[in-house]
Amino acid sequence: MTKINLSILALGVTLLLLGTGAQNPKKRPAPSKPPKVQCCDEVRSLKVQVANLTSLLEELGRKQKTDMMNVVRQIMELVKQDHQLEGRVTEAESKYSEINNRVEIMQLQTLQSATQTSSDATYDCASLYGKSYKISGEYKLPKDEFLGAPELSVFCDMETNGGGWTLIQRRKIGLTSFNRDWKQYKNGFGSIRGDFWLGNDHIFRLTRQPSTLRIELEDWEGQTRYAEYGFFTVGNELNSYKLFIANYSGNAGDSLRYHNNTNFSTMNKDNDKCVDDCAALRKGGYWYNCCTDSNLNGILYRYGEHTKGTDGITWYAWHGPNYSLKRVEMKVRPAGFQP
Ligand SMILES: [Ca+2]
Repeated sequence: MTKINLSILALGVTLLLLGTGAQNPKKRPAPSKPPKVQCCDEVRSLKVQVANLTSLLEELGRKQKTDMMNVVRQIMELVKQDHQLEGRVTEAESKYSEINNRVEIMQLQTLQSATQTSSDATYDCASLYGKSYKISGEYKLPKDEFLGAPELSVFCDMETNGGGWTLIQRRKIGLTSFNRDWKQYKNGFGSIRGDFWLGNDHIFRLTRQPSTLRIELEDWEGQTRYAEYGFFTVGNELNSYKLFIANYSGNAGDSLRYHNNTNFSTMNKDNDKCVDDCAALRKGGYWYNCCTDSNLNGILYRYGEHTKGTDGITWYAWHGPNYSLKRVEMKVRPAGFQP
């Protein structure tokens, strides 16, 4: 063989080899190409499914998270409400306890003021009436430094016109003389169940509060009349127990008006508005003017004798200057008294 022949042969072989070599790699993927596409589609589908599931899970997770958050929020809200309720309960409890405290303080204060003004409760017959003592009779008013009130026996009329009356004078028996001196009229005399004068100091003290005076009269024929003064007070001893009255009502006539604004006089103290000595003339202690239109502390003349003098127990507006009445009661109570 020649060198050219050999070269042609080698080229031929090379070409052949090249030809087969190029054909083989092309032929290998051809049969595996269809399964590879199928696999990828499945994978893709799976991937999509996975993605979907993931997104679903994520969504669920989010939802769960949101739900969880909501639950937590609700729990927190409940806790908050519970706290608020608890707060309200505490607040209510503290308010209740505060109110309770105040009530206790008020009760204590009431008790203290009741103790402090205990004599206010027993200051006179009206206060006794207020404490449900509603039977007429003798009562003892206790001493009270706070009100400057001494212990005092009084007679209470708990029936007439609503009751609550403290008697300051009574005439009915006639054995007790009323022709007495200043000091005796000042402190009082007689028997609380019989004839007596309560005492100008006591009358002054009783009428320091706005008071009403009621005068009840009885004649020897058994008739009764009364005179009431809606306003009644007397001055203190320095002012000679000066009389102040107003607002008359009644059926006996107004025979005390003439004595209004006059000082008290007794046998040993002529404070009247007359050159005469009215107390000596009328035989009693009274708010003499010049001298009388009434003389309730005069002499109690018995039946038969009762028209013979001008120094008897008189009430001019009813029986004139020469008729001595059989029975008299003078009584006071606070002006605002409500039975
Ligand atoms: Ca005189």
